[in-house]
Amino acid sequence: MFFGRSFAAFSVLVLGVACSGTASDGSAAGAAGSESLGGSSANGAGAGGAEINSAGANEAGANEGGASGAPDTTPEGGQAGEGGAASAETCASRFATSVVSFTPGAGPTTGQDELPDIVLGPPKGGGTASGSLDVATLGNGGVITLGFAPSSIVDRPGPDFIVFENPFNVGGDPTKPFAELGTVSVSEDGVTWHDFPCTATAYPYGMCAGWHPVLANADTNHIDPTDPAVAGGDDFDLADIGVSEARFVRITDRVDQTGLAGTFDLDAVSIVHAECP
Ligand SMILES: [Ca+2]
Ligand SMILES: [Ca+2]
Repeated sequence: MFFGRSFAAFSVLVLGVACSGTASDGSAAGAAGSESLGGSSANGAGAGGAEINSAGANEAGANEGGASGAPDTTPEGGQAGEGGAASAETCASRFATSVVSFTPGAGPTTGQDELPDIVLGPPKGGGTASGSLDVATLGNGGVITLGFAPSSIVDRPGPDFIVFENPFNVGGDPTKPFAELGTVSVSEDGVTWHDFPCTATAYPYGMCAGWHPVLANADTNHIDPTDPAVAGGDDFDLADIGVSEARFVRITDRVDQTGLAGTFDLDAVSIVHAECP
């Protein structure tokens, strides 16, 4: 939990300086910049992407086709041919639709009075230089469980869902995210849970959630929040923990991480690979 606007503004200033620096100085910021550009250049496709959620599979196909410029999405095309991904694109919802349970931890309570709505639907990211305020703080050690009915998250090649917190890059440096870590777990039946191990205490934070800035913002841009190539956020691949399908996602604030960057702030969770009943 950290909502200091002034600190965020400071980051913007530093990023601005880095951008106008030498070529080598600018490389890190340049990388961040090109990510943003990637996001905005995908806006055209992203606009289609936003519509996919309620509209046609054709647009969704076009959108994934756009992403399949990246080598690792080629297998998805094959998968689509098998019909698995094709059915996914008919899913009406690609975001959390309910808060199944919430047990707040100690400390800040910002946004908790706006549950469940504030964590349902698409993310409202603040970009690389500032953290979104459209979040609910879990509190230290807090636990939240989200449902996605009627959609399920299914394992297909690559990341299958994305968790959006509100990190930003301190000084415009992607290796220095203002990270607030949470452990992500998934379940198919709501009873048996499988954790993505989150134990790192220094960058990079591995399979933790809460350390990649969120670029997609349903209010201010058309970046597709279900496309891990452009959306920002922390993406997760069910295959990494040997799970084929999940209907629930649980996020547990890392109780060992306390203080200023100590509590996980949840913005949203999106499904990359969805399947409907
Ligand atoms: Ca914590
Ligand atoms: Ca996968």
